[in-house]
Amino acid sequence: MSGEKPPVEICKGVNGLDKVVLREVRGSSAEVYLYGGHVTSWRNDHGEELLFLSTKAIFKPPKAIRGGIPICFPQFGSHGNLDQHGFARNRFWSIDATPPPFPTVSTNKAFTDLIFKPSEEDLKIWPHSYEFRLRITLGPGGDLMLTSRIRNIDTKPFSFTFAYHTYLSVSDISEVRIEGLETLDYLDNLKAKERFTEQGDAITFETEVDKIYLGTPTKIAIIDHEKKRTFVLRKDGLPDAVVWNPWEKAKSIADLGDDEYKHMLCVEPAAVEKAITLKPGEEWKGRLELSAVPSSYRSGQLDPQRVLQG
Ligand code: TA6
Repeated sequence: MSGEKPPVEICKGVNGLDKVVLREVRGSSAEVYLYGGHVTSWRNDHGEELLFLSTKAIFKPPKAIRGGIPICFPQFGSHGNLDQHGFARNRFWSIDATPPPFPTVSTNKAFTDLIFKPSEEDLKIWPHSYEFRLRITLGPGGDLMLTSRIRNIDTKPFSFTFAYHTYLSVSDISEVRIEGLETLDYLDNLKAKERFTEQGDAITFETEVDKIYLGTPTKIAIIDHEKKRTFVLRKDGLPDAVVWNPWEKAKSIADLGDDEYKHMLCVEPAAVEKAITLKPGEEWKGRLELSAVPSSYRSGQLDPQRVLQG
């Protein structure tokens, strides 16, 4: 039909930056900025935004966009000598017109392929040659899928750490809990990265949290009691999961509103504890899949186990 919007559209976003809009026939959508290869929006078929984006986000290089899904590469956080979270999140990516095929053929139409290759300047900071390909897909049920493929095209091996720094939109951080990380070991960023074991049934929030959970399951549920919504996060190739909410520290983050911490929660599939090493010619793949489903009830209780086992 002539009035119908296309599944993939390239247009201008904030400050004239290029963005790709993905639309699925039932109404869900996503937006991806070429600046950072950064997903900034993911909406369900009711038009509800599912990712958090700060009202103070600065869409201007060299600052990374605050919210959505920044890509942390080739370094997560301060785990190395580079700037915090590496540099992929504040570089311009390109549309990848000829991506190598994936092993399984998908019938989805709402997807885009991006590519990031280091510039001469980047090679001075991190002297390794690679091609970083990122496919972003909206599935038929409105699921958001990100697949990163990093190929070593250098003559020597290199190692990197990585995260999808996913900012989820939540009704109220005090009403949220995470299932799937309980009893796991974590490194506490607020305690000089010391190692602890998580105690208790589930992760809830009443103060600042900045933890790297280790050896995490492939499926994690984030339950928003007030919204009666559960985010199901599936991941592959990414053994760790970072959980971050800055709480009162939001006041010291210039591009985050003082109270905005109440409406965001970062759950970040990551490879941090053990860096990924690629020999020349080798490729690494890391995948994130997000879906948002109505929370189910059993005996009046939200039942994340059914989500995790389903
Ligand atoms: O992933 C958690 C974290 O590493 C925190 O330590 C916190 O600093 C956050 O990322 C945000 O980092 P940014 O550089 O985007 O301000």
